[in-house]
Amino acid sequence: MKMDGVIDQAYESYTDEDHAVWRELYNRQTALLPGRVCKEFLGGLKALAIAEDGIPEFTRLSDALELLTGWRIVAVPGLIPEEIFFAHLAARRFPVTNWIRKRESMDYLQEPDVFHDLFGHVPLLTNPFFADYMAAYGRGGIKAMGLGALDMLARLYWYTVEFGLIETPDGLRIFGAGIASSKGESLYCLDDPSPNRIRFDLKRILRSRYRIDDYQETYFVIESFDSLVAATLPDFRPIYDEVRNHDEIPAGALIPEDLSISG
Ligand code: HBI
Ligand code: FE
Repeated sequence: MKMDGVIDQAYESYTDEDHAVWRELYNRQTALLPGRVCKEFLGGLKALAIAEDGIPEFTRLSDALELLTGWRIVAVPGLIPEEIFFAHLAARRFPVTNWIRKRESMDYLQEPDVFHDLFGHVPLLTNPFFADYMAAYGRGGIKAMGLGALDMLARLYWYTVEFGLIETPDGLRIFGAGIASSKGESLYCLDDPSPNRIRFDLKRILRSRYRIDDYQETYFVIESFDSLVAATLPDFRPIYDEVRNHDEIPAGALIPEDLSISG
């Protein structure tokens, strides 16, 4: 796959205001994430020296990341076609949007910007298990396109990579990028009594609809990153066939088989 969708980061084009927005978002999240986000995330921030001073330079960051798990990041202008996105993941290239939000969109933006992609997604790519999971997701995405199963597979991404929680001896912790890059949801996902928090179950997730414009009504909880990799190793073709025979589950609904996880 040629490097489709990839652009230059255009680092010099960032304004002081762009770097100031990064600093504000970075300081806000790093003030509230310790004790809420998994230790692997904080370890990744440190290992890659993703700091508060400003938007990181992608090539330097890729050189550090590649030494750890073989991943690099590539600059893209925004959302790219699914087949191109999957091909990058399968080749251990994570597409990172090169622009940053404006002040008026501090708390919510429709499309991922560099803070969501880089601060939210990249730190966990330093964890070997999660790095393998993301590359396997890319390979799975290419297969899913051929099977007309993209809508099901997108749910797995949504409920793990974007909004996943993990169980630890000290309680539930965040690992999803959509949460880690959001002030409101970093608080809500652990503190609010209203959302469901249920044990990760692959077939259940593939049936589960999700919200894109509000906090999640259901969070899935994994036991560990290696168990997430193990659960998603099998060939999904028969799993898709079986899931197709069941009804979809609305975002906030519970089914009898669900195993609720308390904080
Ligand atoms: N493109 N740049 C970018 N980043 C994403 O996270 C992304 C994408 N294209 C498609 C997509 N995500 C989702 O549809 C995945 O489920 C494939
Ligand atoms: Fe994302």
